[in-house]
Amino acid sequence: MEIGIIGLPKSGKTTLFNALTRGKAETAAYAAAGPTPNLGMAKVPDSRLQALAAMFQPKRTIQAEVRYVDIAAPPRGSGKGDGLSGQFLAHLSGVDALIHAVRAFEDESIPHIEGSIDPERDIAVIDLELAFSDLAIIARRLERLTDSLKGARSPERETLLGEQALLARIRADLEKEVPVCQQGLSADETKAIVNYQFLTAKPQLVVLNLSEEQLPQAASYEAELHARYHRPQLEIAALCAKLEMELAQLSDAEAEELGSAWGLKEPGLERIIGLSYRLLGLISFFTTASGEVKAWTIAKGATALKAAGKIHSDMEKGFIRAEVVAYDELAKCGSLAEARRRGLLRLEGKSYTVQDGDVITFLFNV
Ligand SMILES: Nc1nc2c(ncn2[C@@H]2O[C@H](COP(=O)(O)OP(=O)(O)O)[C@@H](O)[C@H]2O)c(=O)[nH]1
Ligand SMILES: [Mg+2]
Repeated sequence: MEIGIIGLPKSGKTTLFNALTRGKAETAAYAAAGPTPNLGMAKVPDSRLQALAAMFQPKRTIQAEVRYVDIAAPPRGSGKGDGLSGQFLAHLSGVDALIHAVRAFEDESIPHIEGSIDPERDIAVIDLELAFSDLAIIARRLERLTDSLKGARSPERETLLGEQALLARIRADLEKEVPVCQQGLSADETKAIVNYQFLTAKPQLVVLNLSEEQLPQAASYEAELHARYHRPQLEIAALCAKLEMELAQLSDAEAEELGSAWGLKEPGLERIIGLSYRLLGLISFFTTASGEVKAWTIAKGATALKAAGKIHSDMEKGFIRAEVVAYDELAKCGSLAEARRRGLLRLEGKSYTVQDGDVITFLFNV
């Protein structure tokens, strides 16, 4: 899973990236952004994993991870509708979701490229760039389709005509400022365009970057943005990236103390990671074998067979069955042995749909 962090220069992208990944990439008030993106992993916080570790006393406890990319290169001619430069686009097209950092913090020592603080304007600027990038992809593809159609015969001709019509329709909606993810495409249509990696088709998490002073009003900032932008595939969070970055560099105990001094109920980065999970339709399951308690990430709706394949291809090939207990049940029992005694361990086959929090032991042939 990979999430790209985008936003105008100086919106706090790198600061947020450092908070999420506990990284130390360079943030800058003035310096121009470098061309190389920052890459980092964030461990997915999960109190269930901690509880399982206490129960099993494993040699190792391994958290699920999400990869973040802080795309350093700013959009070319932001807001002028030039689309995104090739390099920027290359880094973005492969990500599963976008975090859009939006500046709300006031700080005279950090100039805003548009000269003033205006989150709604900034969101519109970036949305426009994303839409223009998609339009550019469509224009190139339509040109090539026209060429291919010249010599094409049935049934290839029909396929190409179908694609042409679909792209023309998507283009018309994009021109009316409807992002691809909101165009009500059917499952087949969505599948047909998946290779284009349209940026406006990606789920988005808008992170409003507040100053420490604005932090007490975080909830009302969020509510305001929610009322204005709410749609499927979009989540909104308001936090102070700078404070979160500082918290991320502290020990857990120190961070909790400082966090509660600022009135934070839960570390903002835990929330962001949780929200990105929800946005991406992901769930976690756990394994406890071989001295390791481990959290795994899988798409909601995935089967036990798929889950086995996530761990090892041999496990998928030689899959016999899965022994499953829901985390909540196991927590109540206190041990696998007790869960077994109470008949709470279920034997499930290949097509079982894995549930969030399932604790699974796979039985397989090698
Ligand atoms: N006062 C204040 N400054 C911030 C905040 N978030 C980021 N900054 C500062 O804004 C500048 C730009 O941040 P950076 O993360 O490099 O932005 P990027 O260009 O989007 O990657 C840096 O000097 C940061 O320290 C914030 O919440 N409050
Ligand atoms: Mg940066």
